[in-house]
Amino acid sequence: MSVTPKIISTLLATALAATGATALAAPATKPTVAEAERFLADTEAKLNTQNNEQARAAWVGSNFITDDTEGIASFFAERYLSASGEAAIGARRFNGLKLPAASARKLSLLQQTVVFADPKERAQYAALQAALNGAYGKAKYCPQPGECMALGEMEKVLATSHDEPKLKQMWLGWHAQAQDYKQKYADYIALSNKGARQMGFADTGALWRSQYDMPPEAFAAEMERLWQQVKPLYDALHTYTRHKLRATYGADVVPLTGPIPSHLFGNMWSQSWTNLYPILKPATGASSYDLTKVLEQRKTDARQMTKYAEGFYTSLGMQKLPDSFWERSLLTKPRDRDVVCHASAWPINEKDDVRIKMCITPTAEDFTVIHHELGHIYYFLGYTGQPFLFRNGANDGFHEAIGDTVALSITPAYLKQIGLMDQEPDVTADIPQLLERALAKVAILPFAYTMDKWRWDVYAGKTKPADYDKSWWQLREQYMGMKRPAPGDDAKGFDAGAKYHVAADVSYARYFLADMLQFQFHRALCREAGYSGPLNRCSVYGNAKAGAKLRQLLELGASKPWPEALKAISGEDKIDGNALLEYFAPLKTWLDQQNAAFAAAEKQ
Ligand code: X8Z
Ligand code: ZN
Repeated sequence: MSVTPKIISTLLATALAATGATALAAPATKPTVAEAERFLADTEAKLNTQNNEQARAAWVGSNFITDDTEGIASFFAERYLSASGEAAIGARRFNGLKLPAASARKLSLLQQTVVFADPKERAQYAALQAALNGAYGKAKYCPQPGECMALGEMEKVLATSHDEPKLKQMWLGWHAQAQDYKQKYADYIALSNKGARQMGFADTGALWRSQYDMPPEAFAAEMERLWQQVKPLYDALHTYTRHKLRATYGADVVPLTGPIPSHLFGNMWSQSWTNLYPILKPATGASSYDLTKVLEQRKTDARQMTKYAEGFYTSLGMQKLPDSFWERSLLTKPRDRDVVCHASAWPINEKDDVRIKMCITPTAEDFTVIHHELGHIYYFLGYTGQPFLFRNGANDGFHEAIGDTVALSITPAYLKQIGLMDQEPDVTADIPQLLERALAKVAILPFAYTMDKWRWDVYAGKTKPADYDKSWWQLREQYMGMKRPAPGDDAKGFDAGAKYHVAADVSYARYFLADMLQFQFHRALCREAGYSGPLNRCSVYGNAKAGAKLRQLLELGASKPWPEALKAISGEDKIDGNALLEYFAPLKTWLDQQNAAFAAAEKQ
């Protein structure tokens, strides 16, 4: 679609006319059920149209980062905010009215948003959001003037090199660039809070925590409960990793106790440690199979990687991806322009215009990520039958968990079945495989928890901009057992902003929840498929019964409170770490043995 300046200016005039403080006043007459239903029908129709327009503009803004596309994206975002704000205020009028459950739920969902009384502030908010997204997408580290590195190149160094000074240089270089947009972020937080307060939330953090069918305080307590449940497993993995890192980098770099420098974990944010697998793998039992090597050797391109993932979903009875998906998605990093490379999935309309944007490389990591992204896509396609306000995940953790659930079925048996592995390893390889998986699924837990713990305090005003780094590192030390590779400049520092979801203001509790949910889903689907062996060996590939169960969840969208959706698939109505703990139980026993042996050796 080409958007001419003439069309833009006409749209601008219309949008401005539709906004303003008058929209915030609600009529005083007593509302009726029929009025509420009419209001919902009109609102959903309007928001649907404006959301599609906004999505298309945001897509262009993230795919071709220029000042102009940033302006277009923020224009349409502002326009949508205006409509959703008007709807949120309008919905209040019907609070307390006895309505069918679905309508009451829609009215409640409509009110979970920021609202701006002042159109100038709304425009500023949208502009800052687009600017931050663009700033992250464009960001580079330039060791020498004119010699710059994109994030992907630096991530590759962190993933593959064991040259400690080089790792530190990459880490510090990428984190330093975030300082450039710290002020924008602080301004954005202040505006966002104003918008949340307009709707009666204490701040935007409280608004985020209100999106889980329970009061915000209850949600914070749930997060802590879940963390306490899985903490012993994380601690065991951290201790084991410390010893292996000490052996690799020496006692001067990796202390025997206390936090470990965070540039040594094979990942820019130390959120996934899978790249450490070669140095962590057990001395015996580990096969030399390396999916990255196989994909590289076969020159598997981005399209083929995506086809593998699509093949999994169609094996479960789901539809093939529409032609437009293949025509419109961005699957590889363009050579000649800046894009936001962080993988994402997009519903551009309510039918089948769905796309992903991902700079795919032929690695085992991206093989998993592409299954993750298609999980979002199949959720979008699954709930197209739902009305606008229910076209969403049961909660955002569900949305993140679908693709990961499918990826848990990427077992050696599955890889053999699709021709990516010649021979399946025997059962002695279970511990190495569990370890490799834990480096992604267990390592991320305290990272995911503290990402939002940090933001909750930032939004609440407990952490001021001058203390962003202080609070960030206090949390990372306490929960992750990590420290900054070198002292930073506390007042200027913005290490949190070097993470996509902070710059783009995407909440992160979703990944913490998804990490638990995917094991609950996996266990439930395996049971549905009639499987009763160890969960790490279960793949539901090609299983129609498991597929039907999963599809049922997707089709529900957000139409029911999430405990009901969870119950329908798993029989449980609580998000819980027990399935994850069950999955990794043999590894936990093994880690405890290894760590006891390390401790005994130190005493001698
Ligand atoms: O951001 C993502 C997905 C897109 S929703 C690639 N993930 C988190 C991250 O990269 O930080 C997936 C796992 C955690
Ligand atoms: Zn995702």
